[in-house]
Amino acid sequence: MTDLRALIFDVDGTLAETEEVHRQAFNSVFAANGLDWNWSVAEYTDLLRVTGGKERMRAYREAKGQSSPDDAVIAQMHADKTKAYVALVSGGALQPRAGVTQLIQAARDAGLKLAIATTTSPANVDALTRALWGRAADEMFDVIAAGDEVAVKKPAPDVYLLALRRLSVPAASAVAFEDSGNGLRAARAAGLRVVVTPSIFTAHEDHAAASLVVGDLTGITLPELDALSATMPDAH
Ligand code: XBP
Ligand code: MG
Repeated sequence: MTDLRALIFDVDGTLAETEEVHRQAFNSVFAANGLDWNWSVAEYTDLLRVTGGKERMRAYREAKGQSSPDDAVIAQMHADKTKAYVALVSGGALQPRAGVTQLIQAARDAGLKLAIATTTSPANVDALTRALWGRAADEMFDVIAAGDEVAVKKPAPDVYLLALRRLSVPAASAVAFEDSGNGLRAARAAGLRVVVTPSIFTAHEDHAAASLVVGDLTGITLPELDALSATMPDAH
C-alpha cells in the first residue's frame, strides 16, 4: 500500500438506500402542512438534482411559480421533515448497502481514518448509524462534515474539503465513496479519487468521471482502492 490514509463516505444512497425514506418524510410533512405537494418517485428522482432538503423545497416552489410557503415556513417544514426521517429510520427498515460494513471494518483494522461528507444533517447521520450498526455516528467516524456546515452544498467541493481539513489528510491520500453525479462532482473537485456505487435514484446518471464504478462494495479491498489512479478521467 502506498499512502491510503482515509476513506470518506457520502451518506444518502451510499451507506444505505435512504432516499425513499427522505421522500416519504417530505411527503408526510407536506400533508401535515396542508400543502397539495406530493412527490412521486419519478418527480423525486428529478428533484434530487437539487441537493439539500430546504434547497429542494425552494426549487420546487419556484418551479411551480408559487411564492408560498415562504423560506421561514420551509425551514420549519425541513426541521419537521428531519424529525419524521429520524423516526422512520429508527423504525429499522434500512440495511447497509452490500459491502459497506466490511469495508469500514477493514479500514478500521488497517488503521485508516473514516469520515462522512454529506449533504444531510448530523441528526440524520446519527439516526442512520444507530439504525444500521447500533452505534453513534461519532463513534464510527472520526470526522463528520455535514451540509449546513458549508456555504455551498454538493456539487461544490466544500463539504469534502471540510472533511479533508478535519482529517488532516491530503486529498491524494484518501478515497471518496459516492452514489450520485452531484456527489461525484463534489469529490472530484476536491481532488479525490472516487468510487461510485449507483443507487436506486441515481442509476440513470452519468458516472464516467469516477475512478471506479461498481454495483456495490462487496469484496472491494484496501490495496485495490489504493491502486486507483490518481489521474482523474476528464470531467464530463
Ligand atoms: C442527499 C441529499 C439530501 C437528502 C435529504 O445528499 O441531497 O438533501 O436528499 O437530506 P448526500 P436533507 O447523498 O450527498 O448526503 O433533507 O437533510 O437535506
Ligand atoms: Mg448520496
